[in-house]
Amino acid sequence: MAKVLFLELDQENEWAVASIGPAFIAAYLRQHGHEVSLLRVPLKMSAAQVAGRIRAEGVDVLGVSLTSRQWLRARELMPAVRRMVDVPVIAGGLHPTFASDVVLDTPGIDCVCLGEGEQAMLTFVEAVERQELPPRGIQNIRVRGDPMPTLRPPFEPIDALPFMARDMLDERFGVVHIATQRGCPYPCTYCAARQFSDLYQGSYSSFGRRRSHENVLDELSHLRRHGELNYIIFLDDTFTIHHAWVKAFCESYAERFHIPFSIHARAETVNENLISQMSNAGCRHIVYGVESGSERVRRDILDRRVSNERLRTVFRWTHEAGILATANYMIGIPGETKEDLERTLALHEELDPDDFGYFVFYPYPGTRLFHLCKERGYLPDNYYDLPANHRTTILTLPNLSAEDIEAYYRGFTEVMIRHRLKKLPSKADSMSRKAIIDQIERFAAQG
Ligand code: B12
Repeated sequence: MAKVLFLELDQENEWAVASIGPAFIAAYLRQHGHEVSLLRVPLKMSAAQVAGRIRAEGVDVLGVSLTSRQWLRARELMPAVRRMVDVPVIAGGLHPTFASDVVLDTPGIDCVCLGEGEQAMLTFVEAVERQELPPRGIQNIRVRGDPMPTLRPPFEPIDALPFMARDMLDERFGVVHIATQRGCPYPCTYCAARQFSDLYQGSYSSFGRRRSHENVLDELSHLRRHGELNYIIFLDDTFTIHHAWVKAFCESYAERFHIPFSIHARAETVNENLISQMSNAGCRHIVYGVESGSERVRRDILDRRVSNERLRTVFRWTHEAGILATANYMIGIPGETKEDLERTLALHEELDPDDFGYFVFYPYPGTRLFHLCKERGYLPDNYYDLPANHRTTILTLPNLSAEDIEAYYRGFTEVMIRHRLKKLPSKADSMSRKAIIDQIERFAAQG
């Protein structure tokens, strides 16, 4: 039996829920007899404190899950931890998968896991137990100085995975997170999730898999039996891919649960009927990626073939079904102009979403837009040294300056302030108005 500790590295934001990859891996390792825990590392926690916990727990393997946003914190923290305590460290997740060279150049990170991690991590932990250090020749795992590893097939059947280890997530008030699928079939050029599927292409027919209805519903029943279950957030990139799955799921769900839930969808993948069925089953919130109000940008740059007309209709259907709609937008996409951004602001007015998010574009490693930015010289040479936040651009773009992007980001913040103030009762005092403005400004400053 090995003791495994996962670190969750907070950056500027403390995300309400920790990474879900480790929660899946922890459940799998525990099923195989290992002990797993999580240490959330807030900004104020020092390397010495992290090392102290590792020593106190007698940790055998340290795991770190990294998005690009968490990367700079890992690069600073892991070498410092290594100077104090010598435990094998493995990094996994989106960033190590697509930037393995630079992650492996970091002292204190010994290996990276590319792609899916459950079986790879188990094999790794078992090799460490046998004192094979560094463990070589494990599928999906790359050791410093070694070439790219081969990949094991995606885990099948996906229903055989144990339910996520909930103690690895910061869930509160009975709000739970569920993933029903792995992989996304859409070709969006900006999305890192999409690249996971491409990584496996060539070796295996498909990375895409979806759990059975029964398996998902059993997990929810299990959660209800063992704690509070008040709201369900389906984390799937696109919940509405297969209508037959969604319809049958909604029917079975409504028979067993009366609990509101939220999903992520693409406007291309829903129709009025589906929206109404989801609403009847309890769907109360849909997050749509709108990204841009310019059809040219969506079609030619982002590979999103959906018309503005369709978006308007889908938002109307959503409102009419009594479901809250959130729209997400990007600012500063390569090839975008000020006119395109004006179209985004104009479309936003028309869609009239209940809430919205606005993010300065960041080119995630591995994505098609990342490669385009590199080829065209939009990326600075030191891009891995720069923060992956969504409030300032790291790019030098031909049609938009960094100042333009900043001005539009500011513009969206003002739209957000107006949007929130409009919702306040007319009697609201100036203190409440100020509190709202302060909160939005704080959020905008964190990106
Ligand atoms: C749910 C989700 C969230 C949740 C939870 C985050 C999380 N890290 O799990 C919340 C809401 C907090 C969130 C926030 C954000 N997210 Co998000 N999110 C997702 C989403 C939709 C699903 C993640 C998921 O379900 N994963 C399922 C699990 C099973 O897969 P996994 O995490 O990849 O883990 C597997 C492997 O990677 C590997 N693995 C992972 N970690 C480790 C560690 C070790 C040691 C090993 C061995 C293996 C291993 O094994 C796991 C199991 O097989 C993804 C899209 C996607 N499909 O990945 C985006 C995604 C991860 N998010 C993304 C982004 C950009 C963000 C935000 C910056 C959004 C924003 N604008 O503010 C923030 C930043 C969060 C942060 N901490 O950095 C990007 C990340 C791109 C990148 N290269 O970093 C993604 C890929 C979407 C995209 N646009 O491309 N997000």
